[in-house]
Parts: sequence; C-alpha cells; structure tokens
Amino acid sequence: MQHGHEGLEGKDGLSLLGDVPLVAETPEECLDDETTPVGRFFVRNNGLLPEPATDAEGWTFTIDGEVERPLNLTVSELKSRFPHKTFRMVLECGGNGRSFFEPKAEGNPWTNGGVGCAEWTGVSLGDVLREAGLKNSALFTGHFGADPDKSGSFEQQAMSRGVPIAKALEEHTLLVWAMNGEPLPFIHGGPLRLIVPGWPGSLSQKWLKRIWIRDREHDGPGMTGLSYRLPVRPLAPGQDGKDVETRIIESMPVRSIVTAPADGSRHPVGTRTIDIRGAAWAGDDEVARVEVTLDGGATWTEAAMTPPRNRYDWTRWQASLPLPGDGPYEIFARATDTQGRAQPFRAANWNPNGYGCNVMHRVAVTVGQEA
Ligand SMILES: Nc1nc2c(c(=O)[nH]1)N[C@H]1C(S)=C(S)[C@@H](COP(=O)(O)O)O[C@H]1N2
Ligand SMILES: [Mo]
Repeated sequence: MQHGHEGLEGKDGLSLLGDVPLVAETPEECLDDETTPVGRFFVRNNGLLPEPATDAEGWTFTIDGEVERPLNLTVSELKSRFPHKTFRMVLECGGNGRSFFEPKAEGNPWTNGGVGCAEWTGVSLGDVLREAGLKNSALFTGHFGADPDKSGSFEQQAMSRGVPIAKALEEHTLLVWAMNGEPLPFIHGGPLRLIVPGWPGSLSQKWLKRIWIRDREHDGPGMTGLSYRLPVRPLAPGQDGKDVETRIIESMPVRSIVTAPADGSRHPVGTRTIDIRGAAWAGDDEVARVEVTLDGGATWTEAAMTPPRNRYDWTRWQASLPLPGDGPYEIFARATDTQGRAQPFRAANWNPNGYGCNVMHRVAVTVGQEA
C-alpha cells in the first residue's frame, strides 16, 4: 500500500518501483478485474509531475508541422467537433517483464505489472489529423507533454516519442479525456493524453500539449540510442549494446498473467480442483489460445477465453484443473498469438535496456500444508 504518497492518492495495492520519477506497478493478483479500476492502474513517469490543470475543458493542444492547417484546440472543442469513441484497451510499459532478464537489464525492474486495461474515451487522432490536412511529407508524429524532466527543467521533454503516420491514423489511436467513464485522472495524464494501443506505453503521451507532424522519424528523448529499440541481430545475454544495429519497437509481444490464485497462496487440505483465471494480450496481434500447466509443461490444458470487446482489449481466460493430491504446485500460463508466437519458459531476446520480456508467468501455490 502506498497511501499518502504524493501522486499515488487513491491507489490500492501497487508496488512502488521508484519515487522520482514516480513509478508503481500492479501485482498480478490485483489485475483480476475485467476492467482495471483506476485505483489499481500502474503509474509510470519519466520526469516530474506538471502543475495540475485548473480548467480541464480549456486545456489546449496543438497540431503543427507537416499539415495544411495547424490546429490549436481545447478539450471542449475536441468534444464538440469530433465523434466520440470508447474502447477498452491495454496500456503496457515497454519494459514490462524486465526483471526476469538474466543478467539484469537497465531500467525499472517491472515484474508483470506494468500493464492495465481500461476504458478510454476520446476521439480518434486520425479524425483530427484529417481536419488539419496531412501533407504528403507527413511521415511521423512527435508527442509533447506538459511535464518537466527529472531535474525539473522544461528545456527538454521528459519523454517525447512518436509513431509512423499509419499507426497515428488507426481508429483506436485516441486523444483521451476519460478513463473508465470518469474524467481522466491527473496522474494518468488528465486533462488530455494519447493512447497508442499495442505499442510501448511510452507513446501514450500524458498531459498532451502538442503533436508535431514530421517529415522524418521523430528524434525526441526516448527515440534514439537504445531507448525503445531492440537489436536487429540477437545479443548474448549481458552483451554490450554499443554500436549494434537497432530498430524501433512497434507491437508488444504476446503475454498472459495469472490473476488468481495469487502467488504464494495456500489452499485447504483436500482441495482437488483449482480454478485459475487470468488475462492475455498480444500487442497489435490477437491471442489465439492460452494454456496452463501444473506439471512443468508435461501436460497443458487449454483455458476458456472471453472474447475481447474490441481490438486491443485484453482476453480474460479461465481454467479448472484437477489436483492429484495435497502439496506444492507451480502454475505456468502460456499465451500464443495468431502468428503462432508463444511465450517462452525462459527469458529470451536479452537486450541491454530490457524490453519485451514475455517469459511465462509462474505462480506457486500450496495445497493442504501447514504454514
Ligand atoms: N508526458 C508524459 N507521458 C508519458 C510518460 C511520461 O513520463 N511523461 N511516460 C510514458 C510511459 S513510459 C508509460 S508506460 C505510460 C504510463 O501511463 P500511466 O502512468 O497512465 O500508467 O505513460 C507514458 N506517457
Ligand atoms: Mo513505459
């Protein structure tokens, strides 16, 4: 519990990963809701928090650069001029799963809790870009927020990332003012943020002030060096990433989490069935199946899946497995995407900044033994 921590008011059960910048993840068993409540939604900042807005409706943001008609719009104008969209979509930090890499990679030691799935309401960025009129030279976006960097300076953005225009034009890429039907909370970027689903969370700029349409790949903080990039050719675990050829991370890899039972839980003597629940998602792709094992992968049982509500929603799943007797059990869940890519047993694709680790979630439980 982080009660009283500035910026984490109303958060319930998160684990603090860092104070400055403020970073907190959600233990897997706290992600058992179909829609992640705001109180359980992870928090990731790269700089300090901005001044909270006093007039949310009057918050302005700009679209400029390679457009015919630069726009300066208030939240209230966005609401009145463009069709509203609500989608339930996963937001996941690019470093989710990082702590499972061996040796340790640079960055916040996320387990599997740098993720949440909320209902986001706003307008499609594409509708607004069409109003601005994209020039033929429009290739990439650059996102700017109101937060100062770690040192409190506004000279440089804490983080400023961007996407190829095609991703910006997807219907599900939203300018968002509401989360789970309530005004977007300050800590999640209120009054206005971007949601770019399926790709690293760092693209979903909070406290959004400007989108710069560029004629080249954006080069703000978070776009260059090893930031949100992966080596083109595999590195040996621990290998120096200097001078290696890299590419920008686009879609996040397939992942599943077990949200019940909780890791470390105890179950009464004689329990002979265990109900396992969880969630799975696959970046831009879809989840084809989720399987669980209690015997280290010797046998797998396919879980029943609830179809996602819309593209980029997560898939909730459940399975009931017989238990042969009392004792300790290890549950592993493995999701596979529609291209046949499944989660590995051991962290694969080691990289210096630790992105995209989607090793299977392991949950240890005990049936019928004294503490
Ligand atoms: N303005 C701004 N937007 C930002 C960030 C930031 O530091 N500043 N962090 C990004 C990262 S790395 C992630 S994972 C998500 C986290 O969103 P959340 O804090 O609402 O969970 O916000 C993104 N948007
Ligand atoms: Mo992130």
